[in-house]
Amino acid sequence: MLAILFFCFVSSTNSFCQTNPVDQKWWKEAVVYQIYPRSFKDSDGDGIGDLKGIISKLDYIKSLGVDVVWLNPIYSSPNDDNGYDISDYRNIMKEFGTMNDFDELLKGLHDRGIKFVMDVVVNHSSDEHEWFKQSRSSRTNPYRNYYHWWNAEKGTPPYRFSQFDVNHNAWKYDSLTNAYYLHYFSVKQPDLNWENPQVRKEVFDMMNFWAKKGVDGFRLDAFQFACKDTTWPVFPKEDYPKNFIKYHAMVEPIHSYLKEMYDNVLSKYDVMTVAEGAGRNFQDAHDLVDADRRELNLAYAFDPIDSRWSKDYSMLKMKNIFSRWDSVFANKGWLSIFLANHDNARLVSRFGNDSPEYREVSSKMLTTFLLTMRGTPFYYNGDELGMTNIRFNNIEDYKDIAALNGFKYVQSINGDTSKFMAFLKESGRDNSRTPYQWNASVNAGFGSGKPWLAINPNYKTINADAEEKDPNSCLNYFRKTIQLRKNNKVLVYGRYNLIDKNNPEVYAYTRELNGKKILVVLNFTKENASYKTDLDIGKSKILLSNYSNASHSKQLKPYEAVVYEIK
Ligand code: TEU
Repeated sequence: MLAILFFCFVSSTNSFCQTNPVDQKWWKEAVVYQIYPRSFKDSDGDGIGDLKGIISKLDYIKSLGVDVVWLNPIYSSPNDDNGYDISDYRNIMKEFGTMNDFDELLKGLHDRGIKFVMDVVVNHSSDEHEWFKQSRSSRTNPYRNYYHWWNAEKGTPPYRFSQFDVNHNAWKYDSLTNAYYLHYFSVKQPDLNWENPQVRKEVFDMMNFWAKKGVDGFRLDAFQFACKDTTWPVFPKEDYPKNFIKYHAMVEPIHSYLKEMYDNVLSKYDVMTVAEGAGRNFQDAHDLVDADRRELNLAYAFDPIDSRWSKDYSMLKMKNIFSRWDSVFANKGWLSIFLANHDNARLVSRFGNDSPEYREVSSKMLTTFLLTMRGTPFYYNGDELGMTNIRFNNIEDYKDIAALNGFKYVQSINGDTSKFMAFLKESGRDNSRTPYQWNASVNAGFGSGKPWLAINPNYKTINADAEEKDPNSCLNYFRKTIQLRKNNKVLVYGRYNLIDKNNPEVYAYTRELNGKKILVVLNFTKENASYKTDLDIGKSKILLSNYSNASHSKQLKPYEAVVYEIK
């Protein structure tokens, strides 16, 4: 072991360190396809996507070439936060179907060689969960300590910030027992008390229940917030809630709870586990996923995607963030690569250009990026079609609690609601939640009933059917790029090296493994752009490009992406 470490240390350019066979894992080689079940396919005409709908599209999912499907929560839920408020962890949401449908879906995926990742939401439950109903019923109820309560005779509890609360206040007064309960998210999402061993046991039993059914992985939702400092200190006003993550995330003993989860559940199955929100810094992320710690597998860090909203955003900053994350994970740990999901805007609207002229080409450029980086790509459904933000004009069109309560909050402080609406148009979560665009027929082929959320009017041109028929569509480009990744292990395990690092227009990098070298060049602008490299691209082989006439020149057309094998 020491010899290997020494070898890696003295030979930093040697790719041996990254090919160490013990480090190879199926979940590192996988492409994860995220399906938002509410919006994918409605089989029964109630306007809400469901499991039978997904089952009817299994061959399509298979045709994409993805290896893993992650579904947002499908458990019983009153849907205050679209399933992230769970009222029964061992049942299926009635709008989505039944446990039989779930079993059929899982089998259908497995029959096609696709694995399945379950969303596990255990920072909080729904207030309609039996545990909470019991908990709030009396101070002496055996379930009282399943949640965090503050008795009102002690005065007002120290302020805690809530992301979805209309007043941004995470303490909700409940007159029934004259006490406040804690909810970091909505008022209908009370936080579970992880200090209580009984809570941990319930969660581990529940995870074992799903693992025994055969699920292949778990995404731990917002788990970084699971532990609270229950001495309830007052946080400094100048810093809190502005930097709430610093105070809410990774409170000890979170790692010992994760180790307990590992021993009681994860170690028994060949499952992949995702740490959504990977803590406050690189060290936290490593502590969550480094294999020798026996906790989780993949860090799903927000830094790169969140960089888009900083006032001084630039592609240069974004690529520096990706590069920094890569370098600190170069020899240990493993990252998820993503630029979109159900909590964010559409990929092409946010990081590309969704105008008719550049939508396709910039969407393909971003697909090239996501599938050639080092880390497991998490690709969000609909992005393979180049679906775009819907940009609602009226707050009434939104269904997302974050948008609706955010609007009320701005109103309550006499803030600028038009500014908030503009912000929602760009970043509101409903932008990525509009129904999947299957074809040009009524409701975009999503289902026969009125969809729960409006369909993007561009479905007549942007839809799976049309793209299926076009060999140059975003959809077919996605399939091709997945195959490229599959056929080139260098794109999975190869070392990542940034090229022309201060170039503000072009993101260029190499991937290198066992003497094979791939160069990826991506123009992130709508102008022609060039880049510098000493690599001899003249002799290289073009493996992929989003233009039909890619060349060996260092001049790139708008949003051009080229992948070369350097000879
Ligand atoms: O998101 C939680 C989460 O981690 C973010 O809200 C995060 O705190 C924020 O981006 C900080 O930058 C998960 C789900 O993905 C989301 O859909 C749910 O609404 C939320 O948990 C509550 O369950």
